[in-house]
Amino acid sequence: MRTVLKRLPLRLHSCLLVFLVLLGGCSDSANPNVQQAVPSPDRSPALLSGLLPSEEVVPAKQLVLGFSQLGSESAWREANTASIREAAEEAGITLRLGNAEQDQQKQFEAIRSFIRDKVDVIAVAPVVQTGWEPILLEIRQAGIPVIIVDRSVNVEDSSLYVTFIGSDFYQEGVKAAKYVIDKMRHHPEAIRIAELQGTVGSTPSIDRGRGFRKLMEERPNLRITMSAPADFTQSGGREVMRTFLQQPEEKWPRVLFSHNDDMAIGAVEAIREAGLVPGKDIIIVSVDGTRRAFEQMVAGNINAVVECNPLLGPLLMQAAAEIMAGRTLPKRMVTPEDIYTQELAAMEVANRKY
Ligand code: GZL
Repeated sequence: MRTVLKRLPLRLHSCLLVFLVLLGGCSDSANPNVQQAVPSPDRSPALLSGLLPSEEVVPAKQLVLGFSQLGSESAWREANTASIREAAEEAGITLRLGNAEQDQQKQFEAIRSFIRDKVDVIAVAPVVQTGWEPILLEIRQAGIPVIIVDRSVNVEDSSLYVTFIGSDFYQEGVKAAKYVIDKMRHHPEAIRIAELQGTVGSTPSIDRGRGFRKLMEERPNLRITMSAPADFTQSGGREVMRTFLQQPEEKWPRVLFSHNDDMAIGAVEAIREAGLVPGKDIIIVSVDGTRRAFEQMVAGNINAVVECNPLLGPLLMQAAAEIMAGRTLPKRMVTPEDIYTQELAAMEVANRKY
């Protein structure tokens, strides 16, 4: 059984195309119930007309949504915030947004203010997976429904939230690994791989790393020999890559797997400082698919980028409206994503919406 999202209020003139995955948690592999949707050419969560029943969802009153955004650490995050602000405006939903600057305690403080103000729905982009049970229980006691956005939470009782809207990060790691395996297929010798991890304890960092390592098991000559967190920031990527390249030259990596574009762009700076050519001396694969990363691919500095779609605003507003209309939602909603290589970058760069 899958729940199809209804059309948004007329103001939005749209409906969304999503993978509806009826899973309890984040999918590690394709689920037989997944309804494969054909992503639209614009790569954002597609807004296709006519796909869903014409029944309208019109909020009974001005819906107030409290959203705890985890930070502003990367271009992806800025695009995610912009998408949510724009979609709330378009949907006529009052948005209360708190930016926690990657501090979980500040997320808790923002959520408690939403509870005090008796908002209709609370959405959370959790900076890390753990530590959410107590605050979710407080929200439940206040009788306010919760939507988890972008990253997931580790809780025993998944009824503490209505739905989790976010990417399949494990598959993003698998896609990055498949690219590396293919790119290095003519190199039977030992290949050292460096990894720039995102925020420690965050779903994207944990699951991208797991997906990548799972595929690497197939190629014993491809080994991760250096790995460290760089917190998804450009400065973090530059500093950690500098330390990697302070190792003796014979230990330098041939491949870099970066958990996001900002860290990869920072690493490009450090690679150049060391007198190496990024994209040639060190093959770089990254995740997010920001315009900046596409520009780096066109320049030859980054070799491939796995898409991770931040444009979750329309889906979040649709889910909030559905909840207020008393409808049920699937526990897991995943947006369509792809991988792009240098060869495709020049054609695609102008289409990037973030
Ligand atoms: C992924 C998101 C990650 C991005 C980073 O959904 O949580 O956080 O990959 C961002 O760019 O900082």
